[in-house]
Amino acid sequence: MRLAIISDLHIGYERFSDDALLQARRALEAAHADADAVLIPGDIFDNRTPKPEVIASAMRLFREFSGMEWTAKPAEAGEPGARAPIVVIPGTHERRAQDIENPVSLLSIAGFVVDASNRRATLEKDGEKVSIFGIAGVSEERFGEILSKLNPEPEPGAFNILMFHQSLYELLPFSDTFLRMDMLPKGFDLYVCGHIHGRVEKKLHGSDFLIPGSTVLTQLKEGEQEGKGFYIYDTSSRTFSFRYIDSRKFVLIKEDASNRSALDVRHAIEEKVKGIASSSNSKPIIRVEITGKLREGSVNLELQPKRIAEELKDTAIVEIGSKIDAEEIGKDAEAQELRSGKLKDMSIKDYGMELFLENLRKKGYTLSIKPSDLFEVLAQEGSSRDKAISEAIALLYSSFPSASESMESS
Ligand SMILES: [Mn+2]
Repeated sequence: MRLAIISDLHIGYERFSDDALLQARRALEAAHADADAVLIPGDIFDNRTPKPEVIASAMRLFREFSGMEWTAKPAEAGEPGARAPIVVIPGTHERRAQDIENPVSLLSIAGFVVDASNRRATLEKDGEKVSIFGIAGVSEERFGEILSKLNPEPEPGAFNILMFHQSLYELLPFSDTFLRMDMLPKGFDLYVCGHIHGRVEKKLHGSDFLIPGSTVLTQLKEGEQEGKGFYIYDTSSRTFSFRYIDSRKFVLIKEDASNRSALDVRHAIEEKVKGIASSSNSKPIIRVEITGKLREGSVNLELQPKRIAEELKDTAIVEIGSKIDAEEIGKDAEAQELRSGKLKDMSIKDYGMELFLENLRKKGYTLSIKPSDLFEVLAQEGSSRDKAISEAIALLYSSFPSASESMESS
């Protein structure tokens, strides 16, 4: 069976929402032309509670592809019966606090995809069986516990795939909460992961381990300059290849301003941006990182980020990454860490969770409410600060049975 592995579509990503939808479509079109089935290991949506128009755009897209003829079929009826062999799980961006519906489950309820969250989904083609054990994205500190609870095992007589959406320590060595790769269960013929927005090809327990990266640019980090696309994996030859899709070009320019005049730096940036744009099909996204200290007496006015971006707006989408004044940057070491890419491919959400856990540890947090659940409540999108805090307090109070009982009885 030929499987297209497409990940992190981020439909609804506000900054480049047209790109997200268009590039998701291109990936699905190429997959339909060349594969028997599709696997999507998370982050179909950019948000766990997308606006109705975002849900509608994804519904239309998946309705179209689920209505097409596919050469493989789901072996069991989904909810209420997916016809198309498009097997999915929710990722970090769709993750919600408790066992409540997420936007990926809506696509499954509509019958457009097969949701393999914490269960096995099976695909069939000409007597060949491909079994996919999916694990819905969870906060990193809980992944080990979920794995041992679910205890995924390969199914005899099938080609077995483990599909999940997590950070792994070997790929992102930032936190001890990230699972080590060798802790993943053995015996699967292929391991498929989402979450990381750049491509990863590795071997695990003697099998291939693949992360296709996102189909849309989201972070403007150095590693995102390679083209976007997806994998095609052939289960009979056990080989894979990467398929590029037509995607908006992203280039990072590093400009050393040391001892130069602001005007000189600005002209150099403009030249580079125009050069890149002239070889692009569509307007490229260009991030400029200026380092160093300008020549004494040179006026910064020429290097105002907004002004440069505005002047080049018909040529490229330009973002100036760092503050021009090097001394200014030094004042805020934490912000500088974030800017200088210490985070690499770690998501802001994961980083926020890290800081949160570290602070809880320092304060000696011992309550029974899982820190990750508390974090989800506090990090709710679209919720006001006061509302998030009052919900978090309500959650914390729920961990004291005697207190809440006495409150109810009064
Ligand atoms: Mn993602």
